[in-house]
Amino acid sequence: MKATVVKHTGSHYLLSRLPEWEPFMAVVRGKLRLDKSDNTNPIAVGDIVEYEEVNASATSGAKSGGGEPSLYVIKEVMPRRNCIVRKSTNLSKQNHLIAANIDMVYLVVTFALPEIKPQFIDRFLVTCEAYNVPVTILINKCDLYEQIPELQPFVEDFKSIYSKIGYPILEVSAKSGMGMEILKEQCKERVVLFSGQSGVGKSSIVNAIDPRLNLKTASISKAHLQGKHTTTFYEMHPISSGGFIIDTPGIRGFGLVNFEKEELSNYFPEMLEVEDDCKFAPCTHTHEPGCAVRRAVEEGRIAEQRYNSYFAMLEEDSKYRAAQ
Ligand SMILES: Nc1nc2c(ncn2[C@@H]2O[C@H](COP(=O)(O)OP(=O)(O)OP(=O)(O)O)[C@@H](O)[C@H]2O)c(=O)[nH]1
Ligand SMILES: [Mg+2]
Ligand SMILES: [Zn+2]
Repeated sequence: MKATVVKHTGSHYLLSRLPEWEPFMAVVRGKLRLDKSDNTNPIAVGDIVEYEEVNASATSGAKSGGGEPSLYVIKEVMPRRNCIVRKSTNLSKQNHLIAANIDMVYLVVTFALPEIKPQFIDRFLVTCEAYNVPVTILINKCDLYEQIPELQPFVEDFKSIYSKIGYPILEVSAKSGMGMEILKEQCKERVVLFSGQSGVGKSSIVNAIDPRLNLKTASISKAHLQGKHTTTFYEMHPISSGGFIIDTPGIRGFGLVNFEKEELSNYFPEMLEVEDDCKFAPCTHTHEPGCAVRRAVEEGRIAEQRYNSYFAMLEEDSKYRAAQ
């Protein structure tokens, strides 16, 4: 029998046979058949698993017929269509599997608080490209920043950079309800995931889509101007209009998983598009003469901000390797 992991809480998992919503508890017993990844967690929300029912009384040694609940045991994780992974810490080789088999990731950002971090956004997008996950950028808290004219050029610049590359952008407000109908429509019949820094409003958006869920939210800390890491579990929720949303804890830093130096630019779609014209192959697009990527940056066809993110990722990778 197969079911989807909808929540993981330390020792056990909650499974449901989607699109049915009847979660039940399951555990891992014995050895799972695993791939050779370095993931710290073998199973994530969104994973489809093979499980079996074990008679609880038989395993506990008690006499049968006592009305004990069935015990479900996860035997195997099915191959993943895609997944989101991040490196646990900078110097560890292990990866943390965030979720699997996602139809759309919504990367939630805002021009209100917490402060927007382009490098964080670019790291996240690179990971989505590397693991084959479609991503939409959701700009939340429009009700707040729309009143501030000085912000408008930044917002327009941001939208222009990312939409030119091909990333869909949606401006919403969990508070005023702006954009919620479109979002609701997009979530139908799908498994989607909301990610982003703490306090950007992930749980608030899920609540705005389906108020019955009543997820916990918390205001931005006045002392640190950051979110309070209110959501602590990766958890899937069914929404009344159909579809399933995975709410996630806010991400502090996003360590990139290992990649080859020459490979990184493949995850910047706008670089991938021009790099065939680089004089040297492979080209790291840093110092090589006749580099088409650097030419595109000089001519304004590739945003400098994106190239800076690329450069920072390469640098960090070198440091990481040197420390090994
Ligand atoms: N004005 C305004 N405030 C919002 C909006 N969306 C969320 N907020 C506020 O932002 C704060 C953080 O919202 P949460 O939904 O808890 O944020 P989160 O991204 O789930 O945070 P973590 O669970 O910590 O990762 C709360 O005080 C919300 O009321 C919005 O569209 N407009
Ligand atoms: Mg939350
Ligand atoms: Zn180049």
